Amino acid sequence: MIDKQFEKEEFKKSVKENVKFLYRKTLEEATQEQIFQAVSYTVKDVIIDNWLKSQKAYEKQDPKIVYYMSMEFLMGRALGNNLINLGAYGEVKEALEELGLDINCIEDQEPDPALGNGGLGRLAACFLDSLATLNYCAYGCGIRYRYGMFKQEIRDGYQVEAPDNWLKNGYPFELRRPEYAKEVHFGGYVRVEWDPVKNENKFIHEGYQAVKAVPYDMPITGYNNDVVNTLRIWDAEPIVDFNLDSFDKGDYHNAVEQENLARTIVEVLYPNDNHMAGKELRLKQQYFFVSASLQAAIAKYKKTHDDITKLHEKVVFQMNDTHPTVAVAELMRILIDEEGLGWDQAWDITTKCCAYTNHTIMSEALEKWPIELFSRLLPRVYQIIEEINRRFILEIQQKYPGNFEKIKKMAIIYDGQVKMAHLAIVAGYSVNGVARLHTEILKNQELKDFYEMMPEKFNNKTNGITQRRFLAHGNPLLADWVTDKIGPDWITDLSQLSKLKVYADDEKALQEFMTIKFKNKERLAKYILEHNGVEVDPHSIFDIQVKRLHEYKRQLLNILHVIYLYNQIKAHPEMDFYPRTFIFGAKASAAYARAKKIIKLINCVADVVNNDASINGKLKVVFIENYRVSNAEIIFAAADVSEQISTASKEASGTGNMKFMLNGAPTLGTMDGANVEIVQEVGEENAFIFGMSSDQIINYENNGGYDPDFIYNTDPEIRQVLMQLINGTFSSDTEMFRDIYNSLLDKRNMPRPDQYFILGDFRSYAEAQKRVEEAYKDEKRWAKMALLNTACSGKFTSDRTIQEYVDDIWHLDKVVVKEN
Ligand code: GL4
Repeated sequence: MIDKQFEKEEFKKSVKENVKFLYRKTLEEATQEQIFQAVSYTVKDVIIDNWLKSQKAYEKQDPKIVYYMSMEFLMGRALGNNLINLGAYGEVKEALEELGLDINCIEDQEPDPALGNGGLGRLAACFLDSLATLNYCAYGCGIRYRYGMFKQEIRDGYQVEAPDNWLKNGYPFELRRPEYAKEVHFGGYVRVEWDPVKNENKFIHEGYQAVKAVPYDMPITGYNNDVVNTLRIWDAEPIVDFNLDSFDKGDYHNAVEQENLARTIVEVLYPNDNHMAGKELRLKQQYFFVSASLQAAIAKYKKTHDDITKLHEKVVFQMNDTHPTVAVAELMRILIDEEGLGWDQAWDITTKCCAYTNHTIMSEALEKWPIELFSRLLPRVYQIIEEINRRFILEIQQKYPGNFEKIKKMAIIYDGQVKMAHLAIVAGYSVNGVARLHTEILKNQELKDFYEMMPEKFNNKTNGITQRRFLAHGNPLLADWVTDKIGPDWITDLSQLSKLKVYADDEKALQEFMTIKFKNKERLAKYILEHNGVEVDPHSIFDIQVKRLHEYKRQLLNILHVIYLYNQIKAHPEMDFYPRTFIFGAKASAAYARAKKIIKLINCVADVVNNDASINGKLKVVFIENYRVSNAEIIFAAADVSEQISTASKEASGTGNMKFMLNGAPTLGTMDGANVEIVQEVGEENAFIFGMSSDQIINYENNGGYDPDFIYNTDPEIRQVLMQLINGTFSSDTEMFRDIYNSLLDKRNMPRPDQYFILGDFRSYAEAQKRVEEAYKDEKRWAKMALLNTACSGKFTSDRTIQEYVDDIWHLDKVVVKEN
């Protein structure tokens, strides 16, 4: 079954040869990094054969293609994942051992391609894995940022950002494709010219700056099916070596500006999650990759099809949030200005080709661009959006005569702004949310008016994750155990995991399950010791919250509760208390001051708690530096408790919650996002649910009546915790955490004090934490809960999600690449 290339002797020979050719060294002389490169080239060699084979199969079978348009692809390391999907991990591990090499060390040499912020970008990566594994032809379309997500260092408890120069040593799993370069135009003006032949106006874009978009392709291997799809990320290069026009005409300034534009446009990923910065460069990035991707998709279509009006039969563009929504207008531009279609025909095609996924209801994340900026940067595209808006307003007026409220709320351009979500909904034929609750909130709250006007567009696609990375690769011990129990089919059919339910009362199986968990906790403890210099006890409960730092995710609730526990233990030293390790990992956006303060608070609490001998090591707090995909795999595998404690209604779905569940960690969470569906799958008795419901929260938000001050005044234990933020307990500088304190209590805090209802949910959270402790003390009960979480996680594979997208939205054809 194993390819010849992965036959051990063959593989070893190839690695040695690559070291020689690449570095003029022998294996003994080469560094680990050089060996990583050599191994990767050997693996890439195999992949390229399958890539070509896939290409051939696609050409022959002419399937419909989905273009997944996303500003972010949080791929994580490729080497190990490719080996898993090629079914060669074991062989390669052994071959490397025979060369005296440790596969883990080799894998560790690879930089994490971190071209994304968090859940949204990682979801895109999981989707590509599932698309390839399910035999669908798909392209990921994105940006080749020179610097991905920053590296987080913790200095004196503070987050410090360091650039992530992931391309420093060259990335072995990418291929530059200059032959597919495209030009993208910015600025300038639109000249209108009468076309006497067609009897209509022609729109000619002139005086623009041009950038050359050069694609780099990364292979996306399917699991054991020889399929290799493509993630195409665009680099920007100055146009001057395309044509030297500007220099010829002596237009020196323009040439230099174009060069600058090319240099800056793909320089860095904006490190915001669920927040829009509104920077001009960001809109440039969006248009840059969207325009290049659409041009390439249409050129590809036209190579083998001559009727552009049937584009939708072979092509669908899925817009990952509003970030690529300018695609709608760009597609119109190409169809009208370049393909010569009339408005109605172009609109008909566009609205059959574009679909939109909403990933958040956080209002600060909604993209709105000032028309001044938009029309200056993209004059022709802006004209088209104006026309889309004009026609849409006519539709509103027809449907709701005299109702100007509707226009105000739904127009695409209003109040001097272009509203990208409105554009996406109007032009998309599908609008989906990412978990059942989230979709309901969209329909009944955030996008209510649109839902009323076009209910047929709305649908739900609950997120999922790939078990190839987050179980097969990340947790090899558990993966082997599962295969031992139920066979290997779960790797491509995660619903098989339900077969594990028969072991829920099998003492031997439960013991094995918990032994694996313990070994994974030891592995994480080792990681923490090596990377953070903190010693943690794998016998304690590993209670973990890893995700982006955001007030709505409520890391603050977690750490305030740690302070509360600390106070309890100090006040009642004799109290029965099961040792706990609270583990955090989170990057804060570089400009999000309060989030960064919360990181500092966590580290200050850790300092005090971890060094207080009087509590006998019952409590430990660890902040894992630089949380990212590669260490996430180790973290999920080692978790006892999964903290999913967002303010209900705010977390659209969450996907970390699914990764914890798959790895056998019960959820401690609110009824938010996909937690709702997790609880439904595993049963409320196998999760720890607390807090206000989304209805209660939304009711407070709409009608007022929430009073954190009352809680502060009536609950002395909560008050004590809050006082400790400003009385020097955790920092000699009593002003250090004043802003956090004020955010919870100060009436001047907008839109209200304690915007995320931390005090309102505190008691309920503390009580749920108590239930966690009780459950954990009962070893058998806990083991059963943990195992059932794994057994019931089948729904949350991205394979299921992708199949739903295919059935309801994309209607793709399966392709066969591997001949039997
Ligand atoms: C997010 C949501 O916040 C998160 O709940 C969801 O799981 C993810 C993928 O759908 O998308 N939206 C934004 S913005 N960032 C996210 O991670």
